[in-house]
Amino acid sequence: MEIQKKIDKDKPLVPTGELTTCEATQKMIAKGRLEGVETAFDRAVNMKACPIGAESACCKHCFMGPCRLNAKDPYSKVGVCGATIDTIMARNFARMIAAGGAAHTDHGMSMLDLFREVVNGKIKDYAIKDIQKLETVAQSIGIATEGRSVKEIATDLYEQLESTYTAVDGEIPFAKRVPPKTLETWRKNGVVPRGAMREIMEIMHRSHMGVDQDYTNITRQCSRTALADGWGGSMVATEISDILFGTPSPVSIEVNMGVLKEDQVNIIIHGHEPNLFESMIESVNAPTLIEAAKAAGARGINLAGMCCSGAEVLVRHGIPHAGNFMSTEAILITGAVDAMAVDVQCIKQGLVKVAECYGTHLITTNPRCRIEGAVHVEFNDHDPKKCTDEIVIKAISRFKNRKAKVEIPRNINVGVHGFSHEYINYMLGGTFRGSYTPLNDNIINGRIRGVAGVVGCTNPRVKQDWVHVELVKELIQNDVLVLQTGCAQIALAKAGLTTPEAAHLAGPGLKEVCETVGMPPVLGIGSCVDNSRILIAAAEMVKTGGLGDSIADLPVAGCAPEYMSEKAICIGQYFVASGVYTVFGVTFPIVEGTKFHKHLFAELETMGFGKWGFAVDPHDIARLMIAHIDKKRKALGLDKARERILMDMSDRRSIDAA
Ligand code: NFS
Ligand code: SF4
Repeated sequence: MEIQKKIDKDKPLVPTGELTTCEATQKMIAKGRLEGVETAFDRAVNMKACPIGAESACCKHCFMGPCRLNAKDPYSKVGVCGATIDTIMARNFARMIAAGGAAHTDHGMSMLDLFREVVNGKIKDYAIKDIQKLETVAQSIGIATEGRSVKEIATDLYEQLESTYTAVDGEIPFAKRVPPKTLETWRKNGVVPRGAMREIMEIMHRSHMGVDQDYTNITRQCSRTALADGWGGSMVATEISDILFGTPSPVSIEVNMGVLKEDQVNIIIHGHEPNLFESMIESVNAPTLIEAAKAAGARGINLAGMCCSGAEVLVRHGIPHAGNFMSTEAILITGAVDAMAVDVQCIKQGLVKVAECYGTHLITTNPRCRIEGAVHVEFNDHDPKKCTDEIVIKAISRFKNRKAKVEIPRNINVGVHGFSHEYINYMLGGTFRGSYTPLNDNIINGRIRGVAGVVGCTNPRVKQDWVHVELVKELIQNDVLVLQTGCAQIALAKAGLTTPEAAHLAGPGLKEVCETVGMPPVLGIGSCVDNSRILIAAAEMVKTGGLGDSIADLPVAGCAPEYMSEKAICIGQYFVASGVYTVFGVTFPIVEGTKFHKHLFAELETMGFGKWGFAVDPHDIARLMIAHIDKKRKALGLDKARERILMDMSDRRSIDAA
């Protein structure tokens, strides 16, 4: 086998323990190596990251170039057209945001297309599941609900939300949810988004050769485009998915590769859009298909998710999650996966080869994403089960003819996930009247020092899961409540930190709150588009009062410590533009010490936004985030409250010791 030779020729392989802390993934990398199967972990070692690209010091926006500048001495050269390092980096950054934002907003638009067809009765396989959510979302943007039918409200909602994409002028509908002072900052700086299509088009235009060549002006359009994702496309994706498929509430779930079952037909759904998965849930429960599986000798059909697809359904249905981004190739090495169906985003082309080695069906389903060498079974919202039934049938036939040696790591962990912002409201506020008051009160009295969003991918350039887990441990030890989305939360679930029992790892204040409420110190709230839930939670905290007038006043911080995707850059920028200090790990695509760097990492904050931060080591990241939270507490006059709590604790300890 061709890959076999390549691996054998290599110098000593990096020990699996240095690549990932996920035991199951370690085992599968090792098994793969023995069997001559390569994964992104080994490719990352062999593919040295390009140092010029890593710092965004090159431009290929026209063919007088491509031009390479000197990252070590960034102002020593300019491009053929005269573009400076700041222009080049800002334009590259802008295009990352355009791509990342396009991914989320296009996903949101698919959800909206589905919603429209459900509302007008053309699609019958899906329905509006959460009428209460429909009403609250409608009310939040000024649509009357009183005495009106579901269809009337939904039709109005569709029409308004469509402008999230198409509005050529004005402000997107969910701008109405932004705290007034934050909105004022946006208006003052000209960054309130119009429709995402317009913003993305404009950012592509402005980053073309010879257009916008002022990094501060480019940054403005970066913010505007990113906000069209966070408060636009992503928020639409979340809200419409909740309306159609149900708003999450906490559910105990199993994670890790041990969720695969040797004696069952195993199907994995990997990607992002929940409609495919929702239909698959129906298909695997169809009596005829279960019969067919049994006739093939299986005990049943076992369905699990990966990446954000998995995160969408684990919070709504409690479907097991088999692993995050860096485990998608590794899981195929178990030999136990009969079919992996994918839709869009984060799907490594490398999966094709690994699937081929183990006879797994790798099936693409979305017209936007075909992969050479994968089978394509197109998914259509108008007849969803045609596709998902066929995938099940393919999986059953592979089960029947399994040739690969099956070896499933026994690792299974349990977590409680599904903390939508509605549920946080309810959980903390009690049965009668949900509210964020108890959360704010606990922040004000210092039991909770602040709130952190720890989100994003895993990346083979750093040890998988390790940065996430170390960072989150340190945050909760310091009484910082952690909210999580996407692949990040799976890292923590595998480490056992998303259970209420993990409260003992938290600092005394956070521990007390968690124990009183019965919640974990780390709250898994959904997929990456569900970062919009964090924005809404932040807006609610401002509205509830006592923590300042804008999101920028809150003692909160965000982080994507192992990110790899352009979507993450876009998320980072919309958090920054919303007022949040946001720290990224791994690498940052900018030359340090340049004007553009200073703009993102310092100046934006003085303009009323948040700002970017960067560190690779989890403890350094934690220090940055906690220092920022403390700075905000101090500005709010809350540092005193916290000192009192700490004194109480040391008092208590000295009493204990006596
Ligand atoms: Ni987010 Fe989801 Fe995971 Fe990263 Fe990819 S799955 S949208 S981009 S890798 S967290
Ligand atoms: Fe070079 Fe300017 Fe063309 Fe970029 S736009 S490739 S810097 S000449």
